[in-house]
Amino acid sequence: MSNNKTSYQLPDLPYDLNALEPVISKEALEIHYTKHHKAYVDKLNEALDKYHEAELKKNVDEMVALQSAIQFNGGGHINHSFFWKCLQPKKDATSPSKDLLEVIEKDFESLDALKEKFNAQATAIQGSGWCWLAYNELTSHLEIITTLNHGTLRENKLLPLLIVDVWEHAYYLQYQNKRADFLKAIWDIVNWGAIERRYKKI
Ligand code: MN3
Repeated sequence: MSNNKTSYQLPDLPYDLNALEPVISKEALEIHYTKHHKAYVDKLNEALDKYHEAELKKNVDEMVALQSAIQFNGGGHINHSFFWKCLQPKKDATSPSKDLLEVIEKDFESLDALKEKFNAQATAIQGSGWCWLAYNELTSHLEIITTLNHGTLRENKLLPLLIVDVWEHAYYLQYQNKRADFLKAIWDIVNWGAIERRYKKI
């Protein structure tokens, strides 16, 4: 079995641990990335190893019982990996290009209105979850949606453009209970270039 061990890895961050300061401190990013994200990767690997063993033994009860751990930790790994790529140092901040801005204005009236709506929905998440800006292939519109815990967009015909982590571990060290303050600050480090590249591939 040892050769069949699953080994998803913690992906490299596209910047240094202190690069997102002051919005996300070095300490906060270090804990978030090397402890929280790492734990999801480890637990995903563990659950998948057990799943493979159960599959070999044709133990469907065990396979079904492992689904929840795979979904939770796998979603945590997928969402965090995407989240890191949605951010960049404040010094590199850019605004959406004219083309992207036109799309945003069509669906939200203005960039400020998009941010306001996004933050309102993210603030309102009860408990832990994620807030997304996504493209809906069925309606051809941009949408803001939220998922609870580590829910992903996979099943919804939605193509993710931006994600923000709204778990308390994402902000508590610096912002304590003020989730809204964290969400206000996060826009300073949103990587609009990356969002634009994703949108152009649609
Ligand atoms: Mn997190």
